[in-house]
Amino acid sequence: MQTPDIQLARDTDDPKRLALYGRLNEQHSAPLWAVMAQLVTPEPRPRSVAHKWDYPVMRKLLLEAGELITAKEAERRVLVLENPGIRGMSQITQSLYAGLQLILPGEVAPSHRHAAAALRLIIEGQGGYTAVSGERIPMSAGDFIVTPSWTFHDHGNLGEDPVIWLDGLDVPIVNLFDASFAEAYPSGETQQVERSAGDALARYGSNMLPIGYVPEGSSSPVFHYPYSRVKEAFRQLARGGVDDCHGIKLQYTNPTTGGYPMPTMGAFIQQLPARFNGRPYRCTDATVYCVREGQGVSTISGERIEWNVGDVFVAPSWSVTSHRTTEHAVLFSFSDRPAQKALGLWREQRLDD
Ligand code: 1HN
Repeated sequence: MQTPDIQLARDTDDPKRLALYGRLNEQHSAPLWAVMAQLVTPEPRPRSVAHKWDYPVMRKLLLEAGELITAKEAERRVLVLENPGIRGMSQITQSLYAGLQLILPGEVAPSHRHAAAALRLIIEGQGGYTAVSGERIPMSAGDFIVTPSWTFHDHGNLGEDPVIWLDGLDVPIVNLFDASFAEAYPSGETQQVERSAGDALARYGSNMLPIGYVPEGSSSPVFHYPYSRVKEAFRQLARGGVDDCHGIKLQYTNPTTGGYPMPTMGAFIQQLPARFNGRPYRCTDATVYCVREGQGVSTISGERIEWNVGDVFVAPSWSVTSHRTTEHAVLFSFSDRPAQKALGLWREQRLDD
């Protein structure tokens, strides 16, 4: 006879009950009453924790990896950011993957596609590009780029400096559903260029749409959200009010629907003025932040996280989070908010100090 699950044995010392649990176990069954409190918690109890990855430290390690493995050999030269509460899972939160990717001058990361959707926030370097759907999207620092599910994508660096970016993928969501597919581009390393750079942004991202346009799928046909446009928006909006919790916070959209750029992941960018002392806030979407400008301190579940440009930090689901700055700062962030909203699960709460 197999021994009953340790977890099951803990709710009782009654030998008759334990004997029943043993027999249940043999039938691949278990008493719900012994596990229910862990299954259905009164509020989120994430295993992931608040954590920061220091950019200068990670950058050095990434450049070291650049000397030891080519982008071609690695397919993607990436350092995975693993949440300390769930090590070994390639997860920064329960539902999301994140990593820092390096591509050196002259390198190509070969074209492939997969069910998992990706987003990228360029941290540094000039001359990099990501090709998506036949268009080469130039990467500049601060740009946000999306690679929807099942679209071929390859990266290259035509410049003279290392190009580094933050990748976010919904891999854990795809794998939760056991719905993973992937394949290499059938002919060569780089996909055929079919449109000039800027085509999709002009077509779909200029407050206009081609006449007769019918949305295809649920992802944004605009793959590129240049930081220059974000800066312009912030310059204008800085004349107005600032939210107590979020400063000036915008969400990236699919311009054809007004919805999120992809069905599983949402992305945001917020400008915090100098000497901002934000009110605490929490939401059910665990959030990955990347510091774009400035420096500050966030308090997440009582833990102080000091941040500078390039740092990545994560706030678990339902963790009370507040941001403070000394100087003007800009934070990029992403989460699974659209997925939670689509499933009717998303909640938020503004708290008093
Ligand atoms: C991927 O395809 C990329 O295309 C980056 O740059 C990170 C992590 C897991 C699975 C696929 C990329 C990835 C990835």
